[in-house]
Amino acid sequence: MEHYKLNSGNLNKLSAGVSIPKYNRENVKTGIVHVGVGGFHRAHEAMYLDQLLHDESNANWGICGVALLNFDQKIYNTLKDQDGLYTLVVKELDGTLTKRVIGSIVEYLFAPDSPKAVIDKMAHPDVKIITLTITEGGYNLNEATGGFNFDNPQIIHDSKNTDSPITIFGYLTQALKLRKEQNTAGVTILSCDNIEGNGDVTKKMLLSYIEFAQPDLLDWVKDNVSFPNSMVDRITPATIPADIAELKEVSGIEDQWPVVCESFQQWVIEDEFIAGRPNLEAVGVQFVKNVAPYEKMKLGLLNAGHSVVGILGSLMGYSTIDEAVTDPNIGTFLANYLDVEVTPILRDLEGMDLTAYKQTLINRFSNIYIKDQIDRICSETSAKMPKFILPTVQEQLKGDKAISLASFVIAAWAVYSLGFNEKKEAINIKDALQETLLAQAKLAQEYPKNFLELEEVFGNLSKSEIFSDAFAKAYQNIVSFGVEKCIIELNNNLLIEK
Ligand code: CS2
Repeated sequence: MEHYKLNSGNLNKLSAGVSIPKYNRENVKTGIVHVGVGGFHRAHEAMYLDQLLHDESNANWGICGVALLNFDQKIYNTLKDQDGLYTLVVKELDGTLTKRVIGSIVEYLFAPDSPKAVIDKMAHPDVKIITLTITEGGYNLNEATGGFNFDNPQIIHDSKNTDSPITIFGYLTQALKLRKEQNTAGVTILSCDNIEGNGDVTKKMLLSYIEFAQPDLLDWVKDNVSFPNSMVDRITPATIPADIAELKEVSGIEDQWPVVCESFQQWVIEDEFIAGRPNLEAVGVQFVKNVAPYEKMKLGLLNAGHSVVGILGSLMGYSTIDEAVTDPNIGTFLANYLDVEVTPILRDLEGMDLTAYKQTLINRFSNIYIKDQIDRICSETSAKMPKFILPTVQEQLKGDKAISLASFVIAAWAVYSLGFNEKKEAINIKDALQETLLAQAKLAQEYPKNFLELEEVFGNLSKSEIFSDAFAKAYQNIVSFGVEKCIIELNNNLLIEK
């Protein structure tokens, strides 16, 4: 089949089976700056906006992407080369592929090349919203104190080099300062990361930084910037070479970096947009007064569920989430964990059928066409653990409730951190704390509770005797009997108790 490089000039040549933007992208103005154009943003927010832009009255809501880190050079080059266009391949549960070229990213800036261009864009009067997907670990939160981590050398750099920042905090602060100086109206900063109270956390962290680095700006920011909380959801595995090849062979599109994702999509946001917002309800986004219960549910069930399956599956030698979750032992363990240790802490979810939610979640994990990589799920577990699993443990402990399954998963993570699965194959660990984790994991071989000394992950949880004992017991059991046997045992005990 004839194939074409994906770019504006070739859009109309693409095969009829692929939908393309039917609006004039040249008329689209940037109203949103998005920091962190990874797969998730491209499968989620950019997709919603693309849908919205098909109504010409929304032409003010195009996206300017910002690549903040040197690491983002590849995606930046790719999208530049493709005029911001990329293909979103939605994999339905039956394996059908729905392909759609997304056109909502109309500008893209590479911050390391031109910090000023990024600051100016964030401060531009047409920009009403700045959205973020900077990962769970990107908020510079000190887990031990719950406050801002002022010791981070990059933060110190930003406070001394205000015109050439490197962190999101430095950028936002300079942009807000410029908005104030130029008398430009306020702006909404919307976090789309998987963190409970993501808007509140963003606000707390940014205000702490501003109070330290630009105290004169603080009052203006308090009055002119809003930080809605939001819950985002769509499983978006990493793109693999076979996805690129399929698109070329079957649809004739040469796209250097398409995005693949599941068909499920959800975005729930608090309606606090100080400078206005697009009519996102028209494309299925839900606006609610208080997003907290939904976010807690999603993080506690779905994201934590991913980590549970990922960590246990990895140790047992699986490489994708569907393989691991369809192992009946892991599947039962997951269902028990969600029912016995997470469901009791969820409330205020009127109209929400939790049993159906959990079943859908397991079906989504089991989708054999998605093949979500365990390596992706387990990447940055040190940042995910305090957001996905530990809050549940803390809350269960307060009520004297069950924590043994969570403790078991955390113990499995300590074993995982040694870098080998139970088949003695090396695990491809990607974690900002990798070295520290390995050191603690080695110390845990002498005395398991040493692993919990990682304050930046566990905060003061190691002080709970109930938890640290459960952890140590689980650790010993894994070392003595192997993960699978322990899982079977835990599943059986729960069966008897139920
Ligand atoms: C995953 C998420 O990274 C992870 O650990 O749980 O990326 C998950 O796929 C998304 O939050 C789904 O909405």
